[in-house]
Amino acid sequence: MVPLSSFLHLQGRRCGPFAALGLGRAPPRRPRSCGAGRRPLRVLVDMDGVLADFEGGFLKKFRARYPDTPYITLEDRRGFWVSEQYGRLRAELSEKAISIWESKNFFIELDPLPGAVEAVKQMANMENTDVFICTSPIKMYRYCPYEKYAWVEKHFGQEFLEQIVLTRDKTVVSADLLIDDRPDITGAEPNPSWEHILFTACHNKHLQLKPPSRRLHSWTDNWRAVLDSKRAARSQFI
Ligand code: DGP
Ligand code: MG
Repeated sequence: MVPLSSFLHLQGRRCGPFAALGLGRAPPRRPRSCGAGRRPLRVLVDMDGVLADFEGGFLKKFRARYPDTPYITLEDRRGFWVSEQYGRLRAELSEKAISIWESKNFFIELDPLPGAVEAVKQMANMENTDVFICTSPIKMYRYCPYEKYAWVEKHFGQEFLEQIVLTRDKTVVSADLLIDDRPDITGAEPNPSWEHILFTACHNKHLQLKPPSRRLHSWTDNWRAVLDSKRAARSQFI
């Protein structure tokens, strides 16, 4: 008799014994091919700066709340941490910047970045592809986690709530690809399973990447080619 624990690692495959038994995860959103005996390509897509226009939303609200205060144009943004660059401009601006994204309705009112919602819906409908939205909530948790869920429901529909991964440490999440605008993604796992694809944002566009690191410049860029190349690379290791 094979113990149940022997099958636990198959839960993510949607084609293992749990699928037949109706145990484990919720039913898949659509039928998938698992014929090759390999799990689907798993893609993590970041939210702020990749799906949701964090930088544009921040600047609009910062200028509205502090109309007589200096600000940094998107053209002049450098470095991932907004509050650090504002703090360098004037010490008290760091706190003012933080007050913007800690406010109610900041995250839910972010606009989607151009083409993001359509691209991710298309990606999620591809054969042999699992897409998760992998996002780090801010530590002031009164509004942010709730509003991130509400944002996904608003733009992707209720069933996409299954695909959310909220974590402050993306290195411990296993996947093939992570599309993310943050250049330095570190955490408890020194060797994350995913390849980081740097999504171009105002704060990172000047960075020179060292090969083999690669970028996705926008959602009009060829994201399908990135997935295809990863699929091809994986198939070499079967
Ligand atoms: P992610 O996109 O998942 O890497 O999430 C990063 C979060 O951090 C996102 O909500 C934006 C936010 N953020 C940007 N700049 C700063 C900053 O200077 N301080 C803090 N605390 N959060 C920031
Ligand atoms: Mg981001």
